[in-house]
Amino acid sequence: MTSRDEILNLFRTNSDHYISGQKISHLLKISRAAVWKQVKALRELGFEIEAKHSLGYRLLAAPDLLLASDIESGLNCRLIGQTVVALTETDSTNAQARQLAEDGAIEGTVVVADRQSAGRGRLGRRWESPSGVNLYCSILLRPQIPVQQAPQLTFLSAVAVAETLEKVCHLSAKVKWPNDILVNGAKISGLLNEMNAETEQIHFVILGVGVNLNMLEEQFPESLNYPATSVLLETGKSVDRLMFLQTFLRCLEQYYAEFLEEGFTPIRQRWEGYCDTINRQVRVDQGSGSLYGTVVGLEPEGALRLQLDDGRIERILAGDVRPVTKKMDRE
Ligand code: BT5
Repeated sequence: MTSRDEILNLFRTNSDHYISGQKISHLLKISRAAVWKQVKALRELGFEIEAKHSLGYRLLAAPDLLLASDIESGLNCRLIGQTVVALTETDSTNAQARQLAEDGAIEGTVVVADRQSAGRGRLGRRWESPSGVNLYCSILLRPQIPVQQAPQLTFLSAVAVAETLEKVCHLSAKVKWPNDILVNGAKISGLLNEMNAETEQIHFVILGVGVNLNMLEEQFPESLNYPATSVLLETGKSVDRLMFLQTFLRCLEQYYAEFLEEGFTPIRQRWEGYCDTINRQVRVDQGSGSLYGTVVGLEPEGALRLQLDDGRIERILAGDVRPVTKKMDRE
C-alpha cells in the first residue's frame, strides 16, 4: 500500500472526526510535509478534504474512483484480487494484465482502469472506453486445465457479470454467445478472454471484462454493429463502480472455484439459464458468410449447437449471433 492509500484509509476510518497531521505522520512514520503532499494529491484527484487549524483533516466526500486499496479492502476473496493494479488511464487492461502475467504476476491479479485509450474487442475491434463511467477490468488466471477447455472461462465470466447486474442493479440480464451480456436486447457488457499456452499447457488466461455502467447516451458512438446500453440508461440511476466490481469479483471467485472442482457442467447450465436465444432462430455471421438455424444450447466445451433448417446440427466455434425476428432478416 502506498502512503497515499494509507492516508486515505485513515481518513475513511476516521471520517466522523478530525485527525491531525501530527498523528498521521506519527502513525505512518512519514514527515508532516509528506502528509501535506499526499493530502494535496488526493484533493487533485477530487477528494474533498477539510483542513481545520489545530484540529487537523477530515474527509468530506470521495469521488467515484477505483483505487487499489478500496478494491482490496473488504473484498474477502482468497484468490482473486490479492493484487490489484488500478490505473487512471491505460491502452487496454488486457494488454497490461498480459504484461504482468509474463512478468510472473500471481493468479488472481486484477487490473482496472478508469479509461482505456485502445480498449479492444474480438478480431481487433474497438471497445469504447470513456473516462470514469464504466468498468474496464482484466483478471489473470492460471488454471491447470487442458488447453481446449480455456474457452469455457468466457461463459464463467458471462454468468458472473449477469448475476452481478441482477444483484447490484436489479436488471434482468441475458447472455448471448459467445461473449455478450444484454439487457433489453442491447449490449451492456462484452468479454475478451485471451490465453497464453503451449500445445498441452496453459501459462495463463486473461479474462477481460467491460461493463457499461454510468455511460451516457452521447458517449456511445453513432454506429455500433449491435444496439448498446448502460445500467444508467436502463435504470435511470448511477451505479457505485466499486461496489459493482467487488460483487463481480466475489462472484467470479465462487464460480471459478466451482469450475475447478466440478468442471464446466454447472457453469454451462447457468449460462443456458441466462440465454434467451435457446430455441430461437438466429443468424450467425462468420467471416465466410452467414448461417441460419435454431440455437439448441452449448456443446460441452463451449461451442454453440445450432440446428440448421435441414435438421443437421452444426458446431459453431466463432461468429456473431443475431436473433432473427422477421422473415426480412433472412434476406
Ligand atoms: C467484445 O468484443 O465485446 C469484447 C469487449 C471487451 C472489453 C474489455 S474492457 C477490459 C478489457 N480490456 C480490453 O482491451 N478489452 C476488455 P466484440 O464482441 O468483438 O464486440 C466489439 C463491438 O462491440 C465493437 O465492434 C462495437 O460495435 C461494439 N462496442 C464497442 N464498444 C462498446 C461498448 N462500450 N458497449 C457496447 N458495444 C460496444
